[in-house]
Amino acid sequence: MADRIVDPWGDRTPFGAGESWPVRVDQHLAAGLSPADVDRWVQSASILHSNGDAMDIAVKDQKIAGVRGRAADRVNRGRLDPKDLYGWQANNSPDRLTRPLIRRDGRLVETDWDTAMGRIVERSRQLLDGPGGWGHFGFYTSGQLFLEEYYTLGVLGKAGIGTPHMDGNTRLCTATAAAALKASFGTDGQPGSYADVDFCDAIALWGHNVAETQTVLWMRMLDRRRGPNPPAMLAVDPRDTPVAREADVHLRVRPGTNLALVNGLLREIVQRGWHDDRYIGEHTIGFDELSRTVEPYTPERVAEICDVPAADVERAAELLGTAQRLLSTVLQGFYQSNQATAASCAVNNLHLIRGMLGRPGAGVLQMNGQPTAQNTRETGADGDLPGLRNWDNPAHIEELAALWNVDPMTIPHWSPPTHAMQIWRYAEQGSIKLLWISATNPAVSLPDLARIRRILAQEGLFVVVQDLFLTETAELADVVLPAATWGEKTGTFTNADRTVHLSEKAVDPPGEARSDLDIFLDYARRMDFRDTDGEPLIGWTGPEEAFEAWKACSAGRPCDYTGLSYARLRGGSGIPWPCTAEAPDGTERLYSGGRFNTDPDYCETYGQDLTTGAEFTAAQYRAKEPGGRAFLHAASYAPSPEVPSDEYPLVLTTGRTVSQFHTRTKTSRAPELDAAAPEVWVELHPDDAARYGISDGDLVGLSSPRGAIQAPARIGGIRPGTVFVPFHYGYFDVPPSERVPRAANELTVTAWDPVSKQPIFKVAAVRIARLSGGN
Ligand SMILES: Nc1nc2c(c(=O)[nH]1)N[C@H]1C(S)=C(S)[C@@H](COP(=O)(O)OP(=O)(O)OC[C@H]3O[C@@H](n4cnc5c(=O)[nH]c(N)nc54)[C@H](O)[C@@H]3O)O[C@H]1N2
Ligand SMILES: Nc1nc2c(c(=O)[nH]1)N[C@H]1C(S)=C(S)[C@@H](COP(=O)(O)OP(=O)(O)OC[C@H]3O[C@@H](n4cnc5c(=O)[nH]c(N)nc54)[C@H](O)[C@@H]3O)O[C@H]1N2
Ligand SMILES: [Mo]
Repeated sequence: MADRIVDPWGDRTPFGAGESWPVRVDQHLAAGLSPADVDRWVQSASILHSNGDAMDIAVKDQKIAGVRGRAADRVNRGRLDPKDLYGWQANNSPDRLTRPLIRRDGRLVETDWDTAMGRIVERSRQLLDGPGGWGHFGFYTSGQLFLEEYYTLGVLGKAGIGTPHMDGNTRLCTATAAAALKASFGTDGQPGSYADVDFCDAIALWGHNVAETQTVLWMRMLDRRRGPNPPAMLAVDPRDTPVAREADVHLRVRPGTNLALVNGLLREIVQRGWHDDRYIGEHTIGFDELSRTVEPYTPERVAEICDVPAADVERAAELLGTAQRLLSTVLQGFYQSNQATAASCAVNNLHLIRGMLGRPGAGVLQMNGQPTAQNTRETGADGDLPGLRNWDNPAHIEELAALWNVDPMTIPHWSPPTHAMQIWRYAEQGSIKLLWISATNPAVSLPDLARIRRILAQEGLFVVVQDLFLTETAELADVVLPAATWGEKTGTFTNADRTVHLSEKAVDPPGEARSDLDIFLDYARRMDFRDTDGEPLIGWTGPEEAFEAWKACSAGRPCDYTGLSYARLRGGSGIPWPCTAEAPDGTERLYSGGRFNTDPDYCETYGQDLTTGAEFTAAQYRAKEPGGRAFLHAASYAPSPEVPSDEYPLVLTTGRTVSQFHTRTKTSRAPELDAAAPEVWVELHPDDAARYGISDGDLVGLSSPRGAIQAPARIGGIRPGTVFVPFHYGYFDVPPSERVPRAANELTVTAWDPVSKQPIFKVAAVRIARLSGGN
């Protein structure tokens, strides 16, 4: 097998349009272990990205000892990502938390579960029974727990405590995917399927470095590209990523200008008559306004705003306009950039005006990032309501109240659920007094880290952190709860193309660590949450019962799981929702008949103004009479909240590298992955390097109005005027006295998209200076 650190994508298995993607089974076992030595294989799926690659976990002597891709699965046909091949070693790390910790006299000390939970419950009761009650609680969760855990957290937060202040780090990740899907099509839910790669004749990657971030999906695309009748490819990215190098057309846009670009492409498509009048007439609303709005975006104007050649804009429009089966994927280059929702909706517009939805090869993937982000959204642990329900629709609240047997007034619905950036603001201002953080590391992943550290350290804020390791965030907590993780607990999760997988417990967690489900259930029990009949609010005690409870909540909604069960998810392939009695094998594509989820009684939102974020009322929405048609949203380009100035002349953008996952709590503990990228760096263009007297490898300083970092320079691979820093590198693996600022988020700005509320991690202004020569 190829060295998958050197060659992340492995050997090609080319195939042609309409053929099925060949099987290739990837495997990695602990050194010296052969498959025959494995005690047992336990079914699971990947937890280090949203692709949902199915795998079996190898167990040897009650320890995880390797992984193997599942040939039968529709998502990966046996292939695995390098992080998955090696990342399981983090489970066995000696650094795992094995006992709860509490802060005593300023220091974190080990304790037992009773004492740790007792502290949390005592503080909770005090706050809940005192003035202000639920308003003092904030829950900040993840895109990395299991569906059953989120649903349990959602119920205890919404019907137990009754607080609207609950969100996931999904706000940083795929809030814009959800917002764009709701805005265009009525509800969340991916229209397309990964199988569209097998049929398409063109692929457009919008701010998505899929080669490094969903490597198995990229393998599928590359295998089409190396086969007969390969699809054309367009990349939109300020950097020369592997995707950009492969693409036929690469638009190296100035960060923050996506909307101007897509508006220009839409204009060109309409001018050249490449749109589908029949589809537009029957299935959409808003074409006239859209045409008017995009009119000023001539190729020349786009060239000026985005700093790309006008001729390339025309070439891209032709590629998109003449495709017969177009597949688009959208990710952080759009979601974390300026005008995120408007730009992502503009990609939906492109598919709608060309009728490129709901048939093989014609689809849009508003991607997810984290492995279980879809479930955070579905179950309402993220600032939505469970079952993709509409917070502003009283009938939807009644349904939940009946399901949970609680008074509808307990369930917060007097305003939109509080988004994460606002939760942090409330904690800063002191109204949130208990912040419970599960499976996320905000002291490295949120913008403007100096501010986040200040908030976490505040005297009046009681911070609970539930994690595998003593992260930068856990270091600042009042109580740290040791969690079990993937491989040590059972649950389900759903990938970016709606495919649901079961991940079974393979081994026991280390020491006293407990699953997040058990922790949430324990809290609910100790808080004694009851329904209106005085029965326990949460009746389930394990993952399978929680899944069954969730199925009832999902019934009749777009994410209908009623046809699924743990038994059905065992053995074969994952299954895409909706899966019901009528569609027992799941659903490959949504909206095949061109009928969308926009009915006022069914939709997830009454909509927002894409420029200001202002919410529309039910009456305003009904007046549009969508009648199952999709919305074409029109918006004009406006510059990012922070643009370069004389003082900060460069644009900073941030993102990922193939071998590292987020804040590296797992990947830095897998030797092969750690060695592949052990240190932070700054990428810059040769012209900028020459201007500032910087050579490759020199130590440089970057500063923004928020803070400063130091990192070695890497010259090349990026547009002039823009610098790139991977955001993976925090501080936990450096002793406190030796910590030099290096986290990208010391520099980033507290600003967010008005609609999705997703922070703008991809555009900030910085200056650069050479500090010393390389070594
Ligand atoms: N190896 C690895 N894989 C991962 C993860 C990981 O940490 N490591 N994380 C997972 C998660 S949670 C997520 S969300 C996904 C993210 O997956 P991606 O979105 O593919 O990753 P990013 O590197 O954040 O951003 C993608 C690209 O956006 C470009 N970009 C920056 N600014 C702009 C802009 O204004 N316009 C455009 N068009 N492009 C811009 C960047 O140059 C970058 O190449 O990856 C998932 N997979
Ligand atoms: N500058 C910049 N910042 C960014 C981004 C960017 O592109 N640029 N991307 C943003 C995006 S898309 C994302 S998704 C976030 C990611 O940011 P984070 O969520 O903060 O990053 P992770 O390192 O994945 O943190 C997850 C934590 O959960 C723990 N964990 C893992 N599994 C379990 C489990 O089963 N139970 C419990 N209790 N804990 C567990 C891990 O040890 C880890 O500490 O970062 C965001 N921040
Ligand atoms: Mo993400």
